[in-house]
Amino acid sequence: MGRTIAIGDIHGCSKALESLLRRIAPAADGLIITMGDYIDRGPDSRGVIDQLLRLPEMCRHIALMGNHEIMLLAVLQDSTHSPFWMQCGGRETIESYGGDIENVPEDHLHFVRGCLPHYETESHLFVHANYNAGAPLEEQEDELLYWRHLSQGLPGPHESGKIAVVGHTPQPGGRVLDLDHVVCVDTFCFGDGCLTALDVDSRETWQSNKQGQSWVLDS
Ligand SMILES: [Mn+2]
Repeated sequence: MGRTIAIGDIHGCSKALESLLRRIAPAADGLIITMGDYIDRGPDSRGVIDQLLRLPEMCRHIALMGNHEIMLLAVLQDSTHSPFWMQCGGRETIESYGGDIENVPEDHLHFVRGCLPHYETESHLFVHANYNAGAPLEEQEDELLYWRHLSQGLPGPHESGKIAVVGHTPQPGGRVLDLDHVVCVDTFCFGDGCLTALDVDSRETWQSNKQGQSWVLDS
């Protein structure tokens, strides 16, 4: 069995992702689960998705859907959603594609549409934002999965007994939130934090910043 590594919200920070992946050195028997919110706010959403599209050359990759991918897909369906998306960092995404949503290449759209609402292993479950502790993953509401911050309602231990890994709620000081039954790996990369990768079994932790520096966290 290879490593199972969760990577937090990237938000257009392509240099952070590049240096983090170099630091992790993914192996062919490993699994990387990216927690959603690949785009928006940071400068290079296009470069982030380019890297994620190449990840299967190195290891298995599961890409979760975040609320920012939901917003992009909503705008493609109905442009009246655009002003809200622009307020949420969509402008930076459009700029990374040369200023026009029509420039987003088909393979990038295919990637975004294919992102998963949740994922689980023998020991862990993975969702972008939050969950109902008393319902199986297949019966979770979108508002919880994609939108609700942990500060708006901290979930209890999931009924499956599995440890929940989430992103979406930026944690201060670059520190992973670890409450035993729920672990949040969003460490605010696009802001003044960093991008985190966590081996969910060994708890080995790697981090990087948007300038492209990376390090291993002492456990
Ligand atoms: Mn989010």
